[in-house]
Amino acid sequence: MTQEIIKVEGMSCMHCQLRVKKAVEDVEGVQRADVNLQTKQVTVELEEGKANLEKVRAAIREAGYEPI
Ligand SMILES: [Cu+2]
Repeated sequence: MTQEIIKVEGMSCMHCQLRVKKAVEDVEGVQRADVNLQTKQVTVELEEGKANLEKVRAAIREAGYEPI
């Protein structure tokens, strides 16, 4: 398992936090996502081999937020 941290702009409340978490966790190969509103960081746990960070970033963008 690989852990990656993505910084995401645009999240302002718990609703955003849950939206991003759900969007990221729906991506294939993602086992778990933790969103920290204060640091604006999304910690993503990815399965080895299936990990595709670009898909994760695209899912965040589709949910309406901006990965940096
Ligand atoms: Cu919000």
